[in-house]
Order: sequence, then C-alpha cells, then structure tokens
Amino acid sequence: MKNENKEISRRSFVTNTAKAGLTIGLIGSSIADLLANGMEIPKNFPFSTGFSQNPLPYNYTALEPHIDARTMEIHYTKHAAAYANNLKDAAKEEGVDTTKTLENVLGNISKYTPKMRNNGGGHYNHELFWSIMAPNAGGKPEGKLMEAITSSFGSYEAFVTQFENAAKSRFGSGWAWLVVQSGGKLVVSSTPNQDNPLMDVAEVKGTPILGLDVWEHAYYLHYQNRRPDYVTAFWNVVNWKAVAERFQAAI
Ligand code: MN3
Repeated sequence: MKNENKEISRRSFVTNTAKAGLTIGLIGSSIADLLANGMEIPKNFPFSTGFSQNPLPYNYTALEPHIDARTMEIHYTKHAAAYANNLKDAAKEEGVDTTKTLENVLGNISKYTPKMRNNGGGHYNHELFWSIMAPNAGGKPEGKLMEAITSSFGSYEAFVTQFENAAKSRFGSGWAWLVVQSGGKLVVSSTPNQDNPLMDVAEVKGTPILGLDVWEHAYYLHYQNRRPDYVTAFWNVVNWKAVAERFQAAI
C-alpha cells in the first residue's frame, strides 16, 4: 500500500513536471544535484521533507532490543519534536515559506541563522532516521544498491567498517551518513551537530540515503558510554528496502 502510494506520487510528479513544462533533466536528478544547480525541490519530489513531524512508522518498542522503547519515545516526542517546533519558529522569523520543501532551505543554509541550521538540520535528519529503520530488518542490501556499495567501497564489509568508523570517531554530537554523489557514486561521511550532506556548508556534499544519529540522547539510556555497541546494533534495524528506494530516487 505504502509502495503503491509512492509509485502514484512519483507518477503524478512526472506528469505534473511535464505539464509545468520543466526540463526533462529534472527527472532522474538527485536532490543534491538540483540544489547544486540552484533549482527548487518541488513538494511532490520523491522523499522531499516538510516542516512537520511525520508519525513514527512503528511503535516505540518496535526496535528493541537494539533501540529501547524509552529512548525511542523521548527521542521522538521530545528531541525530534523540539527541532520541528523550533524550525517552525525560525521559519516564521526568517520569512521561509513552509508550504515549500525543507531541502530548499538546507541547500542554502549559509544564508540563514544558526537557529535555522540547527533545527532545520535536526528536523530533516530525524525524519530520515526514522524512515530508514524498521522492526525485523537488518541483513544486507540487495540489487542495484548492493552493486553500488560494492563498486564504491570494494565490498559490503568495507563499507560497514568505513561507516562504523565515521560513527564512532565523530567527536561529540553528530551523524554518520551514506551519501549518493553525482553519477551514483556512494561515499561515507560524518557531520557535526545537526548538519547534513545537503547543506551548502557540508564538507562532503550529496544526497543522504542512510544516517545514524550518534548524539548521546540517541543511545545513552541503554548503552551509556558504549557508543560502539550502539553503532554495531544499528545494522539490526536498518531497513535496506527503504534505503534502496532513496538510492533509486537519487540516481
Ligand atoms: Mn537525535
């Protein structure tokens, strides 16, 4: 049902784009490519993000024992909710049209305040994070995503090592990312605070398709100071199907 809706929205996006007379080059471009070319991300673009929290797609208990229910509840209802609320304030203060997509702000984040950067990033990152996890998930990616991982990193295992290192070695608070760059090349990066690869200030730019929150609030109740254990456990809840859909949309 979910996939059906996505397919319909993708189809109507294509139709609407054609109707609007936009260049056909838009289709098949990643969000990062469009932003780099100064183009606006339309609201119905696949995986574009709004300014409000989407409902969590599973229960707080769903990712146990890897991510405990108490952490999920506080993370979603307090931390992530605060980013969304503060983002709405910032948008009001800075005259941002919240009927458009958040990606347009992130791609030009250097023109906004730190409040917008922290909360816009915070909201975007958490929306992506919830969407790429699921109960009874894990395993390995398949198909074109697996091929891209193998050709970009040498092997799936090499990718895992690189991603884990990025997550474990990020000093203080931040995120680890799997990022699609031009031509479908995949790279691993990490960002401080609530920055992300869509931002014009990011060291490594591209379209993020997998992200891991390594702020202490994401794991401290269950793992305390053992961030490496949390990072390793993350693989058990990665929804590779969702990551593959984001990859497909980005190439
Ligand atoms: Mn968080």
